[in-house]
Amino acid sequence: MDVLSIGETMVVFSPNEVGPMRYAHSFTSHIAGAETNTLIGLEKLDIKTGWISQLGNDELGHKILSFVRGEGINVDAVQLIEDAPTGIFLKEKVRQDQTRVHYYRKGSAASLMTNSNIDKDYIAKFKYLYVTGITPALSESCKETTFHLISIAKQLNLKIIFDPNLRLKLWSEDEARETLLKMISLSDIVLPGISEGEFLFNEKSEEKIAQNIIEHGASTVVVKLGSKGAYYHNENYAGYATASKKIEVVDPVGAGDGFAAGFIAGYIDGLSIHEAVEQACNAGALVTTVKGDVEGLPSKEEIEKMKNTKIT
Ligand code: CKP
Ligand code: MG
Repeated sequence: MDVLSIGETMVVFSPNEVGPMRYAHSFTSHIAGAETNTLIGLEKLDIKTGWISQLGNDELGHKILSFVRGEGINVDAVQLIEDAPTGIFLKEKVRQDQTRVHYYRKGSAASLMTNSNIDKDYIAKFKYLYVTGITPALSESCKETTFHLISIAKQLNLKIIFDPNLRLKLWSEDEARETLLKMISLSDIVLPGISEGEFLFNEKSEEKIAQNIIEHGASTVVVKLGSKGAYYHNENYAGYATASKKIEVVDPVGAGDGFAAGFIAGYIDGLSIHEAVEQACNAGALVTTVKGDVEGLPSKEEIEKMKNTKIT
């Protein structure tokens, strides 16, 4: 198998109407979580993945497990537990162009993960570990478990790929900065957003942010610049790539995870860094054209089609 990840996946409920949620009457549910968003994106691009997690042994836990399994992800390391519920969140469109997220995940089943969820023999089946800054923010035990997993993965020579995914609703600025910098120093490939880079290094330019991350020991950095594409820097190359065409955004959440899937798949398939980042931009853009965090994740054919309609 190729890519392993660890994290929390939830059911997200979104009001069917635009406007403050206090006036909403009906909601649509979807399944979302940064790590499985990326793993699902990878499966659509023919990369084999596995997921370590905990869910409540409740209706929503079973719903998530079936969904994730149905998308092709190996769920041998996912446990259903009795004493805590599956986390949920609400995604509100306050205005057409303003999305707000509200979590109900404190004390959730995933937040109770410990080192006992980590099985060395299972990790040894993979070549890459993909982690985000959300998992260590869930609880002290999740933080410990994340670092434990990274250290075993490194012993087993897996490459570590890291998306900081800063979530200040989950922890304080100081704890976030300290932990995310520590994770960067253990990673081979780092995929920050420009505002995350600014938060971590107090630098506004993508070049300086990438330089700082390289100095922390990573070999490849891709800084996401939203609709402007992304800036990449590795041992041999530095430059910019953008999506092949402009798209209309329906739901921005999940773009970063789609970006990660496009990049990691390109990297594993041996594309040049420029091509891999372009594929990442296209995958990230396509996710935002559909409501839900994973429903718009593209197949290889869809990415190819987007590339071929390139407007120059
Ligand atoms: O950075 P993104 O918008 O790609 O991340 C979105 C995901 O895991 C979303 O699915 C949500 O469940 C979360 O990030 C989160 O915990 O905030
Ligand atoms: Mg993100």
